[in-house]
Amino acid sequence: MVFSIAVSDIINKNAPVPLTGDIEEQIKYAASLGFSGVEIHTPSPERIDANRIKTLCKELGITITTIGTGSIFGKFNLSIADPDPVRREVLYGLLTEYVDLASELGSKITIGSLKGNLSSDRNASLDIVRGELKRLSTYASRQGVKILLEATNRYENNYFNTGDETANFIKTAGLRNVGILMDAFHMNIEEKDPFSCFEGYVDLIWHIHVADNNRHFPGGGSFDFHSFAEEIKRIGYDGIISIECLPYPDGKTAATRSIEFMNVFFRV
Ligand code: LER
Ligand code: MN
Repeated sequence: MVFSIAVSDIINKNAPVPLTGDIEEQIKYAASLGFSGVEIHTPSPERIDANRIKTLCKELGITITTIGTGSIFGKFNLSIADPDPVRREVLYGLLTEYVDLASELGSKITIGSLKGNLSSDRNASLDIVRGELKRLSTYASRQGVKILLEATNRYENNYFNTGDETANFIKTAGLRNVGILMDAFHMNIEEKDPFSCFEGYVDLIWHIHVADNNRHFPGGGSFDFHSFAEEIKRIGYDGIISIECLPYPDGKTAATRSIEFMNVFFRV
């Protein structure tokens, strides 16, 4: 299991990213706590110096587990469901920069908030989403990069809210280098039973986010992590578990409490 944590070069206390500031400093701090992976959230992939990060990660034994794209949604209000083809073209250009960075870092990219919302003509919107994911995954595949499609809750996006819905779409669209990112915070809102929902798509679970039900560090709320960890072990998941929680009461405390919790609950 790779224990990972979200870091960002943008300080935003409302975003579920515990460690923010200079990326290299955050990677060093995460490594010092015992994390073996870091996911980078940035609105500006061109600002990330891939060679420096690669050297640092090699020294510290850290993997860059994925690159989050959600801040594009926050910054430009673009999404893969945007009905305007010109805006989608702009987004595609930006996303290829994330893919190129991920390719250099041996990482993946996440499409979470960037899903946006389907219009009232859901089928027409889904055709747009399918088309965008097809061309992005074709480009990513050429660059050796995998894409994580995140199941997020209905208050943030009005589609792909559950693992099942996301898996069915990936399978029927024939998207070969796209897998699923499951997030315990969203699962707690959307899944009928977050402790037995993985069965039909185990092979597609490529990344897991954890935060408690209040999006504080795991153990800072009331989500039943005991049952969750049991289920993850039962299905034989041995991949990435990444902390994506609010910097509450502050980022360093959230990160420290998270790794302590992970060592007890998720260590196999
Ligand atoms: C992104 O990974 C996510 O979970 C969204 O809720 C964005 O905050
Ligand atoms: Mn998430």
